[in-house]
Amino acid sequence: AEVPAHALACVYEGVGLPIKLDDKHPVTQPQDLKQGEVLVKVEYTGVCHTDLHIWKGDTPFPVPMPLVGGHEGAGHVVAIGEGTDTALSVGQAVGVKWIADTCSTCSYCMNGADQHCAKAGVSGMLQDGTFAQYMVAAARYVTPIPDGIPLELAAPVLCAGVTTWSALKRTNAKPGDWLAISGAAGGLGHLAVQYALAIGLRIVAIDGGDDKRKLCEGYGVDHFVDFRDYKSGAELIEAVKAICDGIGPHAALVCATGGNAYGQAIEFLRPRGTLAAVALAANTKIEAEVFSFIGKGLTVAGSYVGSRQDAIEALSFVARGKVRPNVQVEALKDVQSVLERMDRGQISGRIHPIGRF
Ligand code: 8ID
Ligand code: ZN
Repeated sequence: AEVPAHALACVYEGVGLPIKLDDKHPVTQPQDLKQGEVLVKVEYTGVCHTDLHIWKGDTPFPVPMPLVGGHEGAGHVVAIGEGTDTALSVGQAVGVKWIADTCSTCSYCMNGADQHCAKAGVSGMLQDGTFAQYMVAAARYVTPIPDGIPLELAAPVLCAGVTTWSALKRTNAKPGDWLAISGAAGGLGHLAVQYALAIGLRIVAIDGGDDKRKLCEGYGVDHFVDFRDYKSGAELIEAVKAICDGIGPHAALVCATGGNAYGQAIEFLRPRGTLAAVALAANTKIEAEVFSFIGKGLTVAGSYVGSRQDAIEALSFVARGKVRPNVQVEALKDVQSVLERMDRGQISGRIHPIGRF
């Protein structure tokens, strides 16, 4: 395949600054790849709310910029670094995740929690990511995409899918259990809804507005709770409890970036319930009053993306037609507009800018 010397990349030049559309971004040439690296031609990249957090400077640490953002890519291998020991072949469809590489030998890597490896590379935050037509990735860390999954449907799985599938497992919810999902119609939430339905959970989907309601009800959630319909958090908490046998759901997945979704989940969970914390937000604390937290025997599990195995499993649901990301394809050059609309909460499901001029 022809590899151009330059191609389009969307570059954060600083927190909150206009995103630069650099159509002269240098492309690493095949002969310049190191052993263990592949060159990926990104066809689609999801835009995750984490990209927005990074662009807005919500992170509690500075992110080095300039930086090519994005961490949900799907494309093709166009070149493999000389001497790389890999089963990948040129032309193969692969995904790029948030976790870009790890040491592969620490206890986390060996125990199926490689996302916690202290040496993990992070696409679109600690190294250049998927908002580019071409990118370099670690051969051992790209995720092969099964045949038959359109790449625009695979892309969102590489972060939103793997994260929610992994978080669902962290809740220990069993078939028939009630699960409350806040932010249920967002990029993550709408996949969480589908994974949860696929494993037989009963769902209370919490989000705001008629578009969000329509999306969730279309998947067959048991209840949709519009947080805008409640005058207070206390009323919403009572409503969720009432739906779930009067005592609240067994588990809660918080994918909502706003409001007091964490505080509400801790209140509406039933005794012995588990909160899987997924949403990131600036200056946010998860707080619980200690007597009731202990009295209810609650568990709070931080859930950070997922392992390589989680990614393979998450894609498999899509390959089998059990989960279908709701995507809207846009041009990659419009990534800033996508981020701005996401900031206003106007996006149902996932929007995929296409990496093309
Ligand atoms: O590894 C992780 N833990 C991880 C991985 C990927 C993403 C965490 N995240 C984080 C993102 O950084 C972000 O903070 O998960 C969060 C959700 O990402 P997203 O799904 O990409 O965001 P979105 O598409 O904007 O969806 C957010 C939804 O929340 C709703 C909105 O209406 C939207 O549908 N929402 C809000 I804002 N406030 C709400 C509230 N109070 C609410 N829904 C219910 N109650
Ligand atoms: Zn993400």
